[in-house]
Amino acid sequence: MARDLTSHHQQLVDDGYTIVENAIEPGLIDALLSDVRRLESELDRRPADNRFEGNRTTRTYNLLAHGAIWQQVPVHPVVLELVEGVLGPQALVSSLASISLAPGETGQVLHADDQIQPLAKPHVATVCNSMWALTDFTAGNGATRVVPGSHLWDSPDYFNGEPDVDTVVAEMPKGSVLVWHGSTWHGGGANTTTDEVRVGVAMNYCAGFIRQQENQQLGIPSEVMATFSPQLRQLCGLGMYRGLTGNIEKRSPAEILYGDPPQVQVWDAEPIDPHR
Ligand SMILES: O=C(O)CCC(=O)C(=O)O
Repeated sequence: MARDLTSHHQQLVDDGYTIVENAIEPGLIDALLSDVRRLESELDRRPADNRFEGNRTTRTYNLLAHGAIWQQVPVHPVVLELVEGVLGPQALVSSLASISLAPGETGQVLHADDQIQPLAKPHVATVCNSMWALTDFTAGNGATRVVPGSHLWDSPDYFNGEPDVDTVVAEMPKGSVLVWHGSTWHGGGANTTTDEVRVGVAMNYCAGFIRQQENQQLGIPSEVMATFSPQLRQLCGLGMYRGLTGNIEKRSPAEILYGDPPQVQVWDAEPIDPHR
C-alpha cells in the first residue's frame, strides 16, 4: 500500500521542507552507499576547495552516467510524489550527486537552490530538491540545516555573510529523505566528529519549464540513456513539457531517438471544429 504523505505535502507548503523517515528500502540504501564508495575510488574524487562545495567534502556528479543502480533514484515513488506536489507534473531531473562530508568540514553557507534564477521572490516553485541519507545524519556529523518558512521570504542576499536566522538541523536516520522547496534556505552542517563521514545523495529536480542544472541530454551517453525506462528518459528532459517545450518537429526526442510512446503535441490536442 502506498505511504500516506499528506502531512509531508502540507509541511512543504507551510515550512518549505519535510523529512520522511525510513523512506527508502534498506537494501537500496546499502547498495547506493557501496556504489558511492566505489565511484569515489575509481574516479579518484577529491574534495573541491571553495566556499560552496567545502574542502573536506567529496562530491561525485552526474551519477546516472555511472551505474545502473542510480536509475532507481529519480523515480522513487515517495520522493517523486512529494516533488511533483511542489513542482507539478512533468518535473525534471536537475542533478544527481553524492556528497560525502568528512570530519573537519565547516558549515556550508546558507543558500537557496533557485537563487541563480533572476525571479522576484517569493515565486512559484521552480526547483525542489532532496537529500537521501545513506548514513545517519546527526548534528555532529553535518546534517543539513534548513530555515523553516524561508521559501516565502522576498529576495535575500545569501552570499553576504552568514545571515542571522534560526536553523533547524535535519537530523534523520539512514534511509530517510529530506525534501525542500528550491527557495528554502539551507546548507550542509559542520562535521565536528573525528571519525564519521556523513554520506548523502542530492537528488535534485526542477520544473519542466526550467533549464536543468546538469545537462542530462549530453551528460548521459546515448547508449546509457537507451537502458533507461521511458519514465526516466522523460525525467531527464527527453519528453515534451505540456506537449510543447522541448519538441522536435512536434515529436519528443524520446520518441524519435528511443521509440518511446508518442506524446500528443498541444496544438494537435485541441479538437478541431469542422464548422468553423
Ligand atoms: O550537504 C548538504 O547537506 C547540503 C548541500 C547543499 O545544499 C548544496 O550543495 O547545494
